[in-house]
Order: sequence, then structure tokens, then C-alpha cells
Amino acid sequence: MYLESITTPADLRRLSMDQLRELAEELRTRIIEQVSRGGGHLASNLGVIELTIAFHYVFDSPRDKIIWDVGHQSYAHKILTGRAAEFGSLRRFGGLSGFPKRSESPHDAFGTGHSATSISAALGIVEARDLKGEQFKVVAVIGDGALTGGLAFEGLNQAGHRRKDMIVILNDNEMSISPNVGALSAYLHRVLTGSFFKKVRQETRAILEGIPKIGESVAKIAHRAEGSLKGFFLPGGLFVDLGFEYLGPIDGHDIQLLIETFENIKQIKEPIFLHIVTRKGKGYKFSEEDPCVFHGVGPFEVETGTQQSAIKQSDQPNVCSQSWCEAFGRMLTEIAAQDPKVVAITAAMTEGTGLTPFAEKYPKRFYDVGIAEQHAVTFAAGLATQGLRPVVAVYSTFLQRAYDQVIHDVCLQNLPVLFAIDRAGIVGEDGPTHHGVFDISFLRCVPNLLVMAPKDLDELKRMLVYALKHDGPAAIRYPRGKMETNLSYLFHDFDLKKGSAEVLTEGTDLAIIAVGHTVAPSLKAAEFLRRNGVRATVVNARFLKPIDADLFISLAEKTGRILTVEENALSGGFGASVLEALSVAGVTGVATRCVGVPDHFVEHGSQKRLREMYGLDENGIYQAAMGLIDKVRKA
Ligand SMILES: Cc1ncc(C[n+]2csc(CCOP(=O)(O)OP(=O)(O)O)c2C)c(N)n1
Repeated sequence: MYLESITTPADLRRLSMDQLRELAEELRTRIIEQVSRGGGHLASNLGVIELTIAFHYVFDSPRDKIIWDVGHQSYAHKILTGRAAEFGSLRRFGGLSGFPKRSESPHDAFGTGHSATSISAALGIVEARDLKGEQFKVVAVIGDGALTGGLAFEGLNQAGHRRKDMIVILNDNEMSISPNVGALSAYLHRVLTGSFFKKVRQETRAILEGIPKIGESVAKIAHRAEGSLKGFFLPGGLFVDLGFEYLGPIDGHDIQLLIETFENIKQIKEPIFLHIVTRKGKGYKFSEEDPCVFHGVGPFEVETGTQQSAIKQSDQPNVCSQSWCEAFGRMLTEIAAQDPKVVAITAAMTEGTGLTPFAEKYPKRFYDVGIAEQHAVTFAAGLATQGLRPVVAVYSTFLQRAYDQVIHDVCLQNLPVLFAIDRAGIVGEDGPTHHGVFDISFLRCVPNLLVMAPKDLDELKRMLVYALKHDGPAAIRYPRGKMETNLSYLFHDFDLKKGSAEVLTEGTDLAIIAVGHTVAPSLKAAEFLRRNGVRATVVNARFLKPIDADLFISLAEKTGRILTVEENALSGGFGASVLEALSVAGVTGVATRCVGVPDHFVEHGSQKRLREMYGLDENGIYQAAMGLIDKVRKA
């Protein structure tokens, strides 16, 4: 057992090569055990264990900096940098984050969670280092999936031009979450498989070994000549042309080779692009066989690879059997059968957004554009100009990437693009980089855009049909997970009318206006209130833009108390829009309270726990309502 003896990266240097290999296996076992208990990103972490050991063996973190792109593969890094004892708290509330986090450790040089940021961040650190006259190495580690993001190329573009001392390691496993797609991926594949490449490389070496040394080492001349030959003949030349010294591809599971390569490139003070090849899910049968399923997993049984979420739903009678995203994917596939103009777009999240059935049934009408949300949105705008009905299925947090495209390319031209915004609200263990708590605020100020939130799956279907007939852009937001309460017992007034809300229960003491899935806990809170003699009107907002201002104003006048509930930032959120409407209408003397996310980043933890913390569950809503009643009684 070597793991216990490693409290800082320097401890690695006391181990022999064989011991480092054993350590790699210990790390694998530790990570598999932990993820099997608490869920997390398994396959990506198993693929970079040797890379992580070699980095910390050769470089001197935290002086030297490693920037993990996305950061979902930083578990071994966390364990080797003094966090082994806390590793059991990974992704739990108050425990270690599942991503690098600057406040967690000086070894986490840059906070990540979204793709394609590593090269830009690394270059910023490099420029600051040089301006300040400091000496250290900076290494960005980026996957072939993350490299499909435009931001990565913006970083490469400037880094190659600046010709600074920095290292970019491409961790190429030919997988994004699902198999990587696009011309760049095909290009990297040619680099890996091209026997032509290997042959020319060997011949170049052989020729250049005969050239006498003139100042520069033969190896360096060979390397340069090889680079320029590559520019002529070989695919690896792309990175050379961008101003990098390209090295590789090398085996990313060979610790000795990695250590030797790192020792060598550490000496070079130019931009280096090192291409390593790894296997996603390496060392665990089930994740090697299905790295996509084991990319991000819930708890599972180590012996069989079976996930606990596969447990029968019938054990939980009040929970709908389908998650929001699965339901969305099924519904869109049904709608597409009626309307050939409907096309679907994802930015590398086919499975996550529930689009697998659509992709299987309509492969020609389905586009996985890579991790490229900005492109996805403008591409959709282009499709819409030609009379198609594009649906961009995207997580709320990743839509943040494409905000200008939403405004400038879609809404300004009033193009009928539908944004299916998944994981809206609190997402749980992935934490602050992934909570979708800003979309209402950043979308409701955009002209032409309709914004909707369904209270249940039936309404989701209605909204999809409605939005796909609407002559302009629309967004529908829905949460992560399954519906917690089955609302099918409710009467559904299914004629969606632009900007009109739905009154579910009537009472004269206060009005609770709830957004989307917060309708269910609001109805439960209203039941508790009734038991305490308080009669509440519960309204399903349905439209977050335009809102049903007339209804809300009349309820304010009738009840004198308005409570809004949303899983979004309170700043600029739905509640704020209701307060604006009351103010514009000159309604006075109304007690108001908005439940939502206050002005800070929500940490990681289970959805249940975080919802409790922010008063977004039935008890919290009940307490907020009682507070409003008491406040006015006392006043
Ligand atoms: C902007 C953005 N869009 C989507 C995601 C979701 N996501 C997380 S990891 C990942 C795939 C990353 O693939 P790669 O960089 O090759 O790393 P690997 O997991 O294969 O090691 C995606 C799409 C994200 N983190 N950020």
C-alpha cells in the first residue's frame, strides 16, 4: 500500500517505477470504490491516473501549475495533493468538490467545470508569470472532446502566436461523453492510426541522424524538421502551424514514458503540444466496455457494474417513472413524426439531454455539433432561416456559453428556434459550475423570446407543441431528475395561451405563484396551510415571459399577499418580474416575498438538501407563506 504514504506530491519521488505502477492500481481501486458509493465521473478519471502520477512526479505543484480542462478528471490529482483522507466526502455537501476549486487547495490552480477553458486560463497564468518575472511551468490538460470547443482554439491561437513557455497536453481517448464527433476528431484519429505518419517519422529521423551537430542538438533539428515535414505531409501539422512544437502521439498509460517525456519537455521554453493516447475507463471492465455510461454515474455495484438508479420505480409509487429529460426526448421524437421540419441539435450531450431516441429514429435530422454551444445556437438560427424548426437541447448552465448567440443570432432576427433547457434549477452534486439558476434572469430580458416552465410532464408536451407552432423563439426550462410528485390527478386546463398562468387552487389569504416543478411542493405547502386555517391560491406561472401580469395584479389586490417560488437567482428572476409588474401597475399595500436563490453561488450537495437549505421544498414554502401571514398580521 503506497497510497497511504503519499501526503504531498513530493512523496511520489521516493517510489520506484514499479511502485508507481502499483500506486496507479491503488488509485484506480480507491476511485472506483468512492464513485460506486457516491456517484461521480468515473471513466474520465480512470483514464488519467498515469498522467496524474507522472505530472506530480516531474513537476512541482503548486509552484508549477496544472489546469484540468472540465476538471471532471481531477480525482487522482486531489488524492495525491493531500486530500486522500477527505476523498470519501467527494461531491457531498460540505465535502470535496467534484471539480478543481481554488478555495479547496493551492494545487487547484484554476476552477473548472465547463469545457475548453484550460488553454486560455493557462496562457493568462503564463503571461502574468512573465510580467512578474517569475519562474514556473504551466500545463493545460485538455481532452479531445473539450478541444472541439471554440474557446480552446481561441486559446491555441493566441498561445501559438505569443510563443510562450507553456505545455498543452491533449488527452486523446477518442471519446467526448459519447464517441467524439466532427472533422477535428476524424483528424486526430488519422494522426493516431496513420501508418504513413509513422513511416515518414521514422525515415525523417534516420535521415537527420546523419546530419552533423551545428550548435543545436540533432534531436532538436530532427524535431523541427519533422515538424515542418508534418506541415507538408502529415496531419499532426495543424498544431505546428498554430505555433506549437507537436510531440506524440504517446501511450498515456506508460508511466515511465510519460515521466521521461515530461522531464524532456520541462526543459523547453516554447509552446509544446503533447498528444497522449489513453483509454477512457481504463482498468475497470465495465467502464472500459461502456465509457459513456460510466462517464458520470450514480452509485453502482462494483462487481456487476449495475447502477442503483436501475432499482424498480414501482418501489416509489408517487414518482413518475420517467425523468424530465427522457420524457422530453420521447415527446420530441413523437412530435417529429408529425412535423418533418423539426430538427434536433445537441452540443455533445445526446444522452444527457434525452435525445438518443430522436438520434436513432431521425439520424438525418439530428446534429451533435461537439462541445460547441455557441455554434449550436447560431447553427440553429441558420436552419431556422430556411423554414426548419430547430430544437436546441442544452443544459441551462451550458446555455450561458451561448448568450450572445441567443440574443444576436436568434432573438434579434425573431427566428423560431426552440431552446429545450434541461437541468434548470439546482442540479445537486456537480455544484456551482453546473447549477442552472440564472436562465430566467438572463432570458427574460431578451425581446421576442417566450420563456416557459412546465409543472409536470403533460404540460411539457403541451409546451413543446405550442412552442414549435409559435412564430418566433421560445425557451422551455425543466429540471434535472424525475418528477417528485405525480400531478396527473389535477385538472389540466390545456389551452396554453401566450402569457397566461393557471390557477390550481383558490383561497383568499395569499397567492403562491410557482414556477415549473416548484408547483408540486407549493401545492403541498398549501395543504399544510389549509390545516392551519390559511387559504392559499396556488398558481402555476407557466409563462415566465411574458408573465400573466393582469392575473397577478388582481390576486395581489384580492389577497394582499403574494409569494413567488422559483429555482433561479432572485436577482432578475421570476419573482422580480412579478414585483416589477405590481410596481408598474401602481399596486400598493401588498405584502410580498420571493423564494429562490439569493445572491451567491450554490455549493454542491444533494438536490434534496440544497432545496431544503434554500426553502424550496414544501416546508420552506410553507414557512415563507406563514412568515408573510404573520408579518401582515403583526403590521
Ligand atoms: C461548455 C460545456 N459543455 C458541455 C459539458 C459537458 N461535458 C462534460 S465532460 C464532457 C466531455 C469531455 O470530453 P473530453 O474532453 O474528451 O474528456 P474525457 O471525459 O473524454 O476525458 C462534456 C460534453 C461541459 N462540461 N461544458
